[in-house]
Amino acid sequence: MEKRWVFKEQPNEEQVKILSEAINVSGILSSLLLQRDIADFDEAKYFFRPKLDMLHDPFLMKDMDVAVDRIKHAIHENQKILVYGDYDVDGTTSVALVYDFLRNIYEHVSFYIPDRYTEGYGISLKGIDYADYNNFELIISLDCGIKAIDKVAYANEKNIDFIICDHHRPGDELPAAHAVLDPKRNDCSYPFDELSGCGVGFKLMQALCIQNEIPIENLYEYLDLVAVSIAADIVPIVGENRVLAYYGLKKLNANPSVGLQALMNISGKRNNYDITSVVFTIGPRINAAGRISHAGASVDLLVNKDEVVAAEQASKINEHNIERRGLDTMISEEAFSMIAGGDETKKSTVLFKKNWHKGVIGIVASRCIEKSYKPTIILTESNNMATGSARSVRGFDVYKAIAACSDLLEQFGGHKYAAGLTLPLENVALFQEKFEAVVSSTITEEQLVPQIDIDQKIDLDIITQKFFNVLNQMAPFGPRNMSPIFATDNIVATQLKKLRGDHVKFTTKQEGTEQTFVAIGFGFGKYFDLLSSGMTFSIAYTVEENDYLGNKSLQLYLKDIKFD
Ligand SMILES: [Mn+2]
Repeated sequence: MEKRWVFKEQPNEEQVKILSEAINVSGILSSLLLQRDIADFDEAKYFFRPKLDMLHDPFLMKDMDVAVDRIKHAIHENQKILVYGDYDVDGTTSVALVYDFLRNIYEHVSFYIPDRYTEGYGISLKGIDYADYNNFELIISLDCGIKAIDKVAYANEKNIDFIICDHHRPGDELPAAHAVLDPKRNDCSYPFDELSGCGVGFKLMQALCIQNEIPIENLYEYLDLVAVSIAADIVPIVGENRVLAYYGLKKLNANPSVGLQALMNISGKRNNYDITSVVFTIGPRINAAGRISHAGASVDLLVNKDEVVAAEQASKINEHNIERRGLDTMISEEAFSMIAGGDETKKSTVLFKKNWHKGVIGIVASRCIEKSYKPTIILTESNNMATGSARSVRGFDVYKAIAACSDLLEQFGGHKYAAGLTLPLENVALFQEKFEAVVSSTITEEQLVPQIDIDQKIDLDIITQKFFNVLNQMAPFGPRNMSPIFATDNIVATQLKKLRGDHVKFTTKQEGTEQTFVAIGFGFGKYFDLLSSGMTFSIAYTVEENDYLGNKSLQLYLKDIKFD
């Protein structure tokens, strides 16, 4: 797939010079920092050396005082507390954190995770009935609830109070809950509004620690869970999230909770976790339970303290993940061949097959976009309706495009890049047509070409071990602080090798410089002939440290190649 290289704006030279002198790093490194809004010595210090005491005062969050008072009251009155969360990674890690932390100080606490298929996303009536039947008087909802106006009203009728901890954007009206913690509330002046759902739960427990003089170190034990939620929920790794992710990853790599350790053992990757590896190894396994059976199993694992039991639970979850992967591969293959047999000139992909598994259609939509870069909707049949997941390409609002077809839909929801929808089966063909008409009349040619954002164009001899050491301290990398992508021109390949699985490996040599590096291109097999032709080319890449049996060397991970 052709990719567009877009060079990020370069900071002003004077600023680069000032920062270089202030912190004694090269101009390229200063430019990378300035591109991340780090402009002086103090900002650089906070960036390179995050500290837990940089976390904000939780009481700055609207309703925090009311929320902790309500928990205190519940404990004082021996009221039963139900910790309620969503079935994805953010939801289950939030529930694991709040439930496990509370049960260490109070015995009448349980948790509840709705069923993905019978109850769906968010707070369910069934969940409230469960709370009512079992005499719970307080529900703490995590990663959901901000729009549950009817459900909270229903709970109020049954004298069940709600503390909502959410991070989704509120609607015009807030639920009539006892407390609504959501940094995205318009009337909340909390200094950082990009927390994960688990991050909001963490803030509530932080406030509880402060108010009740519980040592804060007890709460820091859960930072690995917070880091997992930050990675999986794709929230920006800046501000408070950066501090939480930094210490959370540290804990994950040094002494993770028993449950996470069990998942790490079974995933085949035992250490050196960063945000990306959490996204690809721990995240899918925690999610698999909810997709294939019930997400409660993930919480059971995450709060477990017994290594033997945790190993068994993790192996069960891993089986779910293997099943998920099988479905995902099979359905993706079917979808790819439908795309190959379809009309290439179309600007959207909408595929329907009635027996596709509902738990993986979102993943399949993402995979289709990797193959054919267009707004994509994958539909399957469920309860005599067509139900689907939509994913978008950069810059294109798929939610709006779906909304423009609302006359054909039963229901839809979501945001710019991911949405869900339900429609009558007989409308599928009409919807395919209308959605294509909407997309093709609103999408730009530019939006249909994937883009690589390049931080700096450099010569290869800029890259030294010292350079890399500074680069490495800019981690954890993730949204809004991505691992820097460099571009270099006039490269020739030597020692070219084809690796198993359509990958290539070669030694890069830039004309006019002496420095060489091994470069790896995953899925770059298609370039093998051109690379062996001796033609010069440009590369876009990240710099990584390869550790082979203790032999460390710097390698270039290719993002793209452009031949001259
Ligand atoms: Mn979330």
